Amino acid sequence: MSNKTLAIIKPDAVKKNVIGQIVTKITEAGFKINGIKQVRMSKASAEAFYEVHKERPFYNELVEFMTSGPVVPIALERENAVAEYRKLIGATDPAQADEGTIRKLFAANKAENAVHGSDSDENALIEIGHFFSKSELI
Ligand code: IDP
Ligand code: MG
Repeated sequence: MSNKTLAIIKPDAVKKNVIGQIVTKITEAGFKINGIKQVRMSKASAEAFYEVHKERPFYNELVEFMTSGPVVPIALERENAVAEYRKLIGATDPAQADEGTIRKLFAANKAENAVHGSDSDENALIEIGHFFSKSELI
């Protein structure tokens, strides 16, 4: 059975010109790309996307970071997609991330950490819907 997850290549990684390297790692790990685009998130879009973190001390910083440049949302499909993708990207803080993970390779710190990943099957569908209409997805 295949599941969905949403990846986002964040502004720091887009600016570092590593979109290609990250996409290659994702596809080599067996994920199918159902949709991919480059967008500039508005403040309202970023606030809504991270609504669950509204009460966290880093919320404003996070919204500012995510709107600081273009991002690349990617709708992904794979068996056990949420857990397998989180394994591929590593811990939130790159200092804690395993060797070879995307965050270990490309992230600078806990805030500017190169990529997003959904945390549940339910949220994956909501997050994919945040960026993609049905007709944009395979
Ligand atoms: P996750 O991206 O690994 O799921 P979350 O705890 O859901 O981590 O946090 C969402 C995002 O908020 C992180 O990816 C990171 O960009 C940012 N963030 C998390 N913790 C901190 C922090 O302590 N300071 C600044 N930014 C943070
Ligand atoms: Mg999270």
